[in-house]
Amino acid sequence: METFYSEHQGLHAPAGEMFGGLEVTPFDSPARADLVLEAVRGLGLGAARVADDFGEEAILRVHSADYVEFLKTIWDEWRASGREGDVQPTIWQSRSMPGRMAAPRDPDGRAGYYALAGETRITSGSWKAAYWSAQAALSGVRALEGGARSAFGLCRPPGHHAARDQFGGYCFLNNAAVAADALRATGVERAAILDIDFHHGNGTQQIFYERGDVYYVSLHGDPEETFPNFLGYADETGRGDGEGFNLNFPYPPGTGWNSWRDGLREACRVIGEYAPGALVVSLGVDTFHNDPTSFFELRSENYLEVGRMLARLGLPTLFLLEGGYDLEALGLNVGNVLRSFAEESRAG
Ligand code: 6XA
Ligand code: ZN
Repeated sequence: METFYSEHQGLHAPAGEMFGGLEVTPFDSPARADLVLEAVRGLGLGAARVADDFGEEAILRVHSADYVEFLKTIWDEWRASGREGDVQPTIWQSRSMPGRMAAPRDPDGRAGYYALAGETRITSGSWKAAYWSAQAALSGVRALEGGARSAFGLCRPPGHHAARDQFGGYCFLNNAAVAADALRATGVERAAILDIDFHHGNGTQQIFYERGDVYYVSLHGDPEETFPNFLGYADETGRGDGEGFNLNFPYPPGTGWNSWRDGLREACRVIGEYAPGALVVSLGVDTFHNDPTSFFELRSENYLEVGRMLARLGLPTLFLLEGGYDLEALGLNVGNVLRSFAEESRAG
């Protein structure tokens, strides 16, 4: 299994993040990618390659042009207007003022219009980092297109919260959505996205909610109890052509391996029945018991079984990194999924 990454992904490195009433050191740091790269290299999984540049075309099929333009320009506008530090949204188009659906000129208004949460800042390097994170995913798509059984896009910043035209939850471009859509463009008739990050992938759900050609399945913390709070409930099943192709498994605080695994089993059964031509896995390991952002109780050895279960689906599989913030266990946990997937694929 080859891994794809780019050094430019480290260019997104804000100094702080709002968390529970405090400004803290961001959970999503460039060090995360370095640790995961070191882990996959140590496992001898396959070559770790620098991502190729596939341009913006695949990105613009998933995200709106005005949003991409915003990501490219807002930091400069912010500074040019005399503001200091990095772009920090503070005002939103909320329920009580729907108003017009357009971004105002003022940088505060623009930032809020394109933000769905307030913890994620935009720095001078954020666009370039997000662009290359998406290129890592697209490099994995090309590997599958070339006949590889699996590939790993070491995406960072992550992607699954990024909606068609909104950023948040550390995400700017939805790497899994860009990849699944690109797989469709390579001739894969149906694609499935299995999101096993602790958080619901609201962005991925939104992007494919009315499409029947990409099935989105997610196991995550109950949005009643955790981020992203406003999407990810079990009764969200898709709309129009997408009806029946969105499946959410929300779990309460304290959820451990046995109930989570039962959900994963059911998710795999449903995906198997859908019989997609390829599977994209939004691979977050913030389901780990020691993760600072979550309330599940998975252990490092459980990730070995996750890899085996996914391998038994027998599908061309693209793993894309999402969350996971216990830096001591991050490399081990991601490595466990990938390693056991590779071993089981060889055995099976
Ligand atoms: C913001 C929490 C952001 C969650 C980011 C994440 N307080 N998403 O890991 O998968
Ligand atoms: Zn997460």
